[in-house]
Amino acid sequence: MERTMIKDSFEKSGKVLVKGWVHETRDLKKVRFLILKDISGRIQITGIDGKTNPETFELLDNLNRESVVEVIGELKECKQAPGGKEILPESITVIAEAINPLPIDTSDYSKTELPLRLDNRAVDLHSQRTQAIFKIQSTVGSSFIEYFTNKGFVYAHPPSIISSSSEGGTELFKAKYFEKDVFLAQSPQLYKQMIACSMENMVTITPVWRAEKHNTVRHLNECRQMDIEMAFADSKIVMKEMEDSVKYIVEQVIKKNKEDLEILNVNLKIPKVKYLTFAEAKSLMDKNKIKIRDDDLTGEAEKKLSELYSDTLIFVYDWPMAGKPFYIMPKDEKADAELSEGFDAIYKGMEISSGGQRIHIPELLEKRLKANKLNLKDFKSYINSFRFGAPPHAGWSIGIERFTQVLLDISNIREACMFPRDRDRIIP
Ligand code: AMO
Repeated sequence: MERTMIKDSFEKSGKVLVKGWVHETRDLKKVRFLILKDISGRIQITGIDGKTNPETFELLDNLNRESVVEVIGELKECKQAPGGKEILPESITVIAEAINPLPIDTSDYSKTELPLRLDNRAVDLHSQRTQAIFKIQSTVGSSFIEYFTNKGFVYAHPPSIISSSSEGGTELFKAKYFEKDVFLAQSPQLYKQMIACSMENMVTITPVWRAEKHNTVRHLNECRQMDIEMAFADSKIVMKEMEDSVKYIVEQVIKKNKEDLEILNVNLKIPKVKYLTFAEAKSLMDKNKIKIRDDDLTGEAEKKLSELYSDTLIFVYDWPMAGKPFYIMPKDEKADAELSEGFDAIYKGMEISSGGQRIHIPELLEKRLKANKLNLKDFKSYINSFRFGAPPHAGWSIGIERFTQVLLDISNIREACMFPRDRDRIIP
């Protein structure tokens, strides 16, 4: 974003007009400073006793932090000022006053704890650190969509109200929908598959809900997933797509969010890539005396893998069938295979994504649904959708909050979600 706060300029008089929020004021008796901010940056307004009109000079000493003001004045070079410029004000108008004191500290040195910041998120969004996180998240989301729409993927919008589980399991929020019971989508899974089977390649960012009761620093009950689904594709093809798109996203963040990364003190590198089979990952864990199940990695194992392969996007594939949802294709399309065409991707110590090739053969899908003790009746329209010309297809999903969390080394995912929803938090 261009670093200019100037909303208007009056060429004839050489005056400028700026609007923004009061970041801080300083009174040095004869000189008074106002640091004004907007999303593009900060500018210094300098009032001088005897030179600035008295009303304006007085007001400079009576501005509350975060109040919205409009300033008209003369723009001058000033080496010491942030951005190398200052405005000598002719008039200052308070457009909207902020109460004093604010419920939390929004200064650059704020020590306010996360829970209180989240209780007051509207205020917290004024702070530089919080804005830096969400400016980066904005680049992540837009680069993701840009990368795939540039390749001709259809940007599609699956429903959030669904009639049966999309991931299996019981982690579903139930809701009343007229006379029926419905659920909030756990993922766009079944819908993105139907779209890929007709429109080939799709991309979306969509909210999903997980009724997981546990409170952890990596789980939310509402998150947003960045998903793709591709026709005529297998797991290898879509892993390569993730490799290229994640590199592109990180490259864009490095390019577009230099100052935000500095504010957060994050030194980003384009990730390297490593492919491991689940068996290889397990034997690495055995060697490092880290116990894992036969069909899943633990948080500790994910951390260890990233220690072994730092700054690396690690794909763990040939994942055991028992650890993957009902829609994942058994290896080589063999119904009784022990391994699957599913994978997880790990980055900076955490799983950021799951994906794989899907079952596009109705009879095999029915078998897998039964094996997962799911009711065929609930999946009738999904199963039938594969009877009308359904090619092999594959895809994956990256949680945007989880990705932001790992990218920026944030310890609690709630900080990477504008308005987090967890077991206790639904306000604001
Ligand atoms: P999965 O359930 O592994 O797979 O989710 C994919 C990614 O979404 C994010 N995510 C979450 N983030 C925060 N809180 C949560 N509770 C949460 N749950 C998931 C993570 C995770 O890696 N349909 C499949 C994907 C596919 O095969 O295309 C799915 O949803 O980053």
